[in-house]
Amino acid sequence: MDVRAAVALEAGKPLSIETVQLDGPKEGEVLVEIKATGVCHTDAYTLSGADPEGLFPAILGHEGAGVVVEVGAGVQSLKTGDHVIPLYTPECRNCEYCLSQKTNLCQAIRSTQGRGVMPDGSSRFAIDGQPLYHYMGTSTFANYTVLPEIAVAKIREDAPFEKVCYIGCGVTTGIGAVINTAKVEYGANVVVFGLGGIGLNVIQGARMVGANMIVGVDLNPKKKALAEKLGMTHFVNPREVEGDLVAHLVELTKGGADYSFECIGNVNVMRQALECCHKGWGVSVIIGVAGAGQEISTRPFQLVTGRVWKGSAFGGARGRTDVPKIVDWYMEGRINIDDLITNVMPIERINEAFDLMHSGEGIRTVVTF
Ligand code: NAD
Ligand code: AHE
Ligand code: ZN
Repeated sequence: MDVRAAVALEAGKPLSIETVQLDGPKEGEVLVEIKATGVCHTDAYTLSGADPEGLFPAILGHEGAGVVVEVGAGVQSLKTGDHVIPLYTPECRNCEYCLSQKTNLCQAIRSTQGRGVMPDGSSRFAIDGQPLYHYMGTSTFANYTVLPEIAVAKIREDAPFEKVCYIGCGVTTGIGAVINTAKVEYGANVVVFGLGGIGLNVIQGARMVGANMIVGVDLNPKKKALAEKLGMTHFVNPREVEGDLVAHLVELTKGGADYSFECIGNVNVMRQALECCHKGWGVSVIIGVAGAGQEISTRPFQLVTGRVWKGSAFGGARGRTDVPKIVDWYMEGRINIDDLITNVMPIERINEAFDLMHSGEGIRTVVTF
């Protein structure tokens, strides 16, 4: 079938709106009509050329929501008409990783996903007879996409697509990092670096679990008001700090953060996030994605003296199990998504969504079909 897609033809270039061809679902797969998709910083990261797994030409996008329109042979858990959120972290419930109960990083299809193809090794997208790569197993910047059954969360039908698509990455990543990865407890002091589409969800997650101080750190003062609305108690602009930022944060938190979160993708900030943690027990969670060749460093003494460095992908969430629950939280008014979606525009204007992100105007842009 012909589908409308924003195609990343090459790194560092704007996306190109094209009519591309999509093959139908094979065994164990479903065809989903994408109704809305958010634009996450990770899409921009891959488009920039900094992603070692970045492949071109490709159809990017991993924060979508839509409706199942066709199911392939053998599909058990989904039917035509189901409302769904694609999962870049699938949940097969059968691989060593899923069965371990120690991680959400299902590995059932990770290797083909990283090579930009479906689990059978082929691409379903083509343009003028030339294959296009899939991205993160989801490729939501197209009005139809094909997904393995294990990479699809079924959600309630009254949830608005242009809001809950954000649960496909940013919301779950931020709130999940607090609840699943760090397991922040009531009364903890938390420092969040980067108050964008991820960091603001870390803030609302920290508020939900009853954190005491919730310190937000961002170079952009325009992020302060919304962060406060979501639960931030103290704002720090590194440009306004006299002297060392880490020392300032340790003093502000009276000894250091119980938990810190890096939501930028800057390896220098990752070091600051670790080192502002409390001696003896502070845990720092890396969420930000850093480019090829970038490495983190610190004095081992920081770890010897009890600080812990961790990472979190998709907020440690098991998508088919957890995503429908987070949709319920939104529908019950327990989490704020509406204020974080600052722009909605048609797919034809998707490059403006990237411009808005880079300019620091707004938080999340959602693109509709
Ligand atoms: P964003 O662009 O919306 O937000 C980034 C924020 O960081 C902005 O507010 C910006 O002003 C701020 N910032 C930039 N440099 C800074 C600095 N030196 N000090 C303080 N603040 C600074 O991006 P996002 O969509 O929130 O994504 C954030 C990061 O998380 C990206 O690296 C993205 O790739 C990554 N990410 C990871 C996962 C995961 O599962 N681990 C999921 C989604 C996104
Ligand atoms: N290809 C990148 C890795 C990017 C990365 O870490 N992705 C996160 C999700 S970011 C969503 O916005 C993730 O889930 N990682 C786990 C995994 O298996 O990819 C690189 O740098 O190589
Ligand atoms: Zn993302």
